Amino acid sequence: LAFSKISPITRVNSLKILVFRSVFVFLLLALSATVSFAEIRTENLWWLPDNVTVGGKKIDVLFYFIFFLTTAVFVATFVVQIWFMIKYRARRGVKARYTHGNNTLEVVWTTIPAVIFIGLFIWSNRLWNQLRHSTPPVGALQVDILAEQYGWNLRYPGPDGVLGKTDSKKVDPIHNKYGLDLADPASRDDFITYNDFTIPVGKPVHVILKSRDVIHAFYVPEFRLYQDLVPGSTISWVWFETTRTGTFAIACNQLCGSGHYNMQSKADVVTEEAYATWFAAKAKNPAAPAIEQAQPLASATAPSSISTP
Ligand SMILES: [Cu+2]
Repeated sequence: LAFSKISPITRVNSLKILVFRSVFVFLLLALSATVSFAEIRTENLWWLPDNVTVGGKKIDVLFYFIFFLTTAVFVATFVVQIWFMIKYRARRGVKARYTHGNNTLEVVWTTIPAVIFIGLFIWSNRLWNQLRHSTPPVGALQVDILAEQYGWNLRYPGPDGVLGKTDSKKVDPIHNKYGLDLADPASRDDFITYNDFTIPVGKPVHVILKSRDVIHAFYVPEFRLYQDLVPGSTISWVWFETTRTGTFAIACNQLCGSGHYNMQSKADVVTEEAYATWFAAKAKNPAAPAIEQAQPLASATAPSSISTP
């Protein structure tokens, strides 16, 4: 009845607005769907990817607690709201009644969320400290990760199990990206892989994260691990322990340039035996001989480690 009183022009306009809004909402939904599918995943597509680290399990417990708590609160408040909207709707002959509120209720519904939020703060802060500010266990496998446009260099300690010294003055963009200091005996057996991060399952892994050029991000959703790599700084507090074997994607998660879309490496979590085989094969080709061979040429031209446009 009310609609027929509106002039035809207003009716056409409101129809236009309705169509525009529908299209907008549809595009927004389509766009958000595209973003959520940008990650190549084969399992558990509608939910979190499988977690495969000890620390990740603790993050998931916190996540599920918050998720189910907020879901329960959401359902409860909407049930009450809808119920009240129907029960106290305007009706003929029923007069509205003014109420100034209830102090006891106010105190109760302020105290309960406050206690929950403080509890969540303590829980998550302790977890963060445990995962990000704890010393890696003795005997953890150390891998020196150097990100660049557009790939991942991974330096492993050779059979001696110790990463050799590096020196920024010795950096050569082609022959010695890490600036490996060959005067240190521990450097001589270090080997470097490219986009191949192979680690043994169930063993603590301590990654040292660096960038050669711009900000990149080391992101493995299955590890529940995300850390930016900032040029000029060495991030040495990230370590984790895997719980099962599998191949996962390390996708750079910072828009780092035109080749960003393809900046990925595999993280291969393998059995102890498979790792020993892989390690033995790689350790046969340490980085040192190639650096030594190229060194005279490199020091003569002395190129800078950062290229400027
Ligand atoms: Cu990147």
